[in-house]
Amino acid sequence: MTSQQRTHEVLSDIIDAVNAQLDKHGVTYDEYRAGLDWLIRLGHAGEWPLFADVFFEHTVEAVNATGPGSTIEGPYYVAGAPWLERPYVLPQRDDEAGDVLILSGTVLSAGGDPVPGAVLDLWHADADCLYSNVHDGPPAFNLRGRMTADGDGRFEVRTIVPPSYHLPRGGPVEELLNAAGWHDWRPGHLHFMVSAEGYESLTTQLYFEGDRYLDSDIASAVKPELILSLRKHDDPAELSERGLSRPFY
Ligand code: MBD
Ligand code: FE
Repeated sequence: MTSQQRTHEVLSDIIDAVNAQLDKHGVTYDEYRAGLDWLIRLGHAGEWPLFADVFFEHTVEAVNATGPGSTIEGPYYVAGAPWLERPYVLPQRDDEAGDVLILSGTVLSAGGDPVPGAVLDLWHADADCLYSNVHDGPPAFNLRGRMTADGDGRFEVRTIVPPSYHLPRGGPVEELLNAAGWHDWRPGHLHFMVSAEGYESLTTQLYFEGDRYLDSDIASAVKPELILSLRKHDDPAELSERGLSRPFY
């Protein structure tokens, strides 16, 4: 199939699907014009990536997944995050809000074998649901960093536990959600891109047991195998061994 044929087929179906719904719901001229006005504002606000990733990326991701454990990238990946030195600690403010999280794990191939030297690119929102290099507030590359797994594919990194996350408020996407009576929440999450020479890379997210939005993620991007359980560590000896002055998870 040529690319023109492909474009013709996909685009015809999308246009037909939209027209069928306009017809089915008897959309009025007022509604049509309000919709167009919203689309124009969506572009002016720079929220097309947010809108598309919340409502449509999950389908593209599912169609293209080549192995277990993947989910959507979302709108806020930024290339070029700082390379971290061991022991890995994500760049953060001295008084970064949130519980301390020490995440350790092993990078495995789709076949289940450790991947020595895998590169992990990790990014997540702060406790106010802001992403550095995207939203005003956090310093450049706050809570973003790259690190490598060791010779056994293992890694450990300290950051904060990201709380339940709401989408940016005050823009056209929020306006759409409000107009339809939908909430604007995702479960708290860590984003990863994991890569290694000779392997396809993996884009995924990790979530936390007990988060109230695990079953109602507005971006439809939760999978059961991506949910972690947290264990609280508050033994003074363990804390001082790690140079921490508060409990960690
Ligand atoms: C996010 O942080 C996100 O991860 C997704 C998928 C959509 C909007 C904001
Ligand atoms: Fe996110």
